[in-house]
Amino acid sequence: RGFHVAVVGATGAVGQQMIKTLESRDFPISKISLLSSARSAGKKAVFNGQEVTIEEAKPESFEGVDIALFSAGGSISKVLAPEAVKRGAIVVDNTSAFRMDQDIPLVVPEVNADDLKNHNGIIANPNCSTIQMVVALEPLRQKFGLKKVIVSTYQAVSGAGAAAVSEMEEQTRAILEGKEAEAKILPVGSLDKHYQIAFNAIPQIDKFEENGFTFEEMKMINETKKIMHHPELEVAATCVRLPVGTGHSESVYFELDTDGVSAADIKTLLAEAPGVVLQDDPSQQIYPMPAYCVGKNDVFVGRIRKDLDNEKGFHMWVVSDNLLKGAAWNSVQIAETLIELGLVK
Ligand code: 11C
Repeated sequence: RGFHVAVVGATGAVGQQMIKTLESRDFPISKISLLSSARSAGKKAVFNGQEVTIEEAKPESFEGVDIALFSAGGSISKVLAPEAVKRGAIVVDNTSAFRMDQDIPLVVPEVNADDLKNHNGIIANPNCSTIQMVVALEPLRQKFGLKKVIVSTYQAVSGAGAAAVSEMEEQTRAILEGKEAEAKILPVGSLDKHYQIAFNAIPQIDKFEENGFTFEEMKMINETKKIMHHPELEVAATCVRLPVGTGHSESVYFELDTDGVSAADIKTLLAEAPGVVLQDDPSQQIYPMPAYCVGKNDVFVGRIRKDLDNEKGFHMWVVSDNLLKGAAWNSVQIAETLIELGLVK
């Protein structure tokens, strides 16, 4: 059986990857609707070799849609996701609009696929930097128990959208030609102050909260506890933007509940873990790097080592394509899992 699938935000960095992922997975599709803001409506895209005209997303666009993948910003999801559900669609929403709502599952299929069974029409796709971290941490939590996580991220510019990537490229060219680098987007487009990202590192992703953490950091903290069903987990995050196009990297320090675990035990477990590829051999300089993860669906883990002071503490380096496992692939994987579980009408 084929499904009528809608992609909302079809012209964005993630929307484009959603379309490619649906094609590469040979997703069972009877009809595709590519939807966007009024600004991009009328543009053409190609899906499975056929030209498709992008239409403006409106409530009526969801008539007859079985599965709607949203990635067009939280305000669009807030308005249109309930309209899609009203018309019988299941929504997989890749924005922060509903993630922390109690009755909305926040799902990474390798971690909490069972939460899909409690959906009320909308399933939230977590933030990209959260997803890759929980894929690597969940097998450790299950086997050894997890007490504490401290993560520092090295995040790619495509997380802020395609326009931010163009800006980084223009700044790089300008600087190499000895010209002034213009900054209009990062760290946060809607704020007045902007910094160059080319040849730089910006320790701010999204706005600041009163507590001194950024929204991106709070997403990692709150979403991790929800996805892992572990509200007592101690989590702290520092999120940093680097001049990398695609592929988020994370230095993750974690403390287990169990004594006597070795780095070799962690490597053995992660080598077999779903969605994880272990790349860890210092003698051969083998470790994950974003440039080599682009275009892949997996989460790559390396540099696993025991802390020198804390018997239950470990360090690891986690890298993944933020547009794929961090967004488009995780959303399509949720849709595939919904079908497998018989949850799509
Ligand atoms: C970034 N993580 O790298 C953000 C992008 O809540 O889905 C994804 C924002 C989100 O800037």
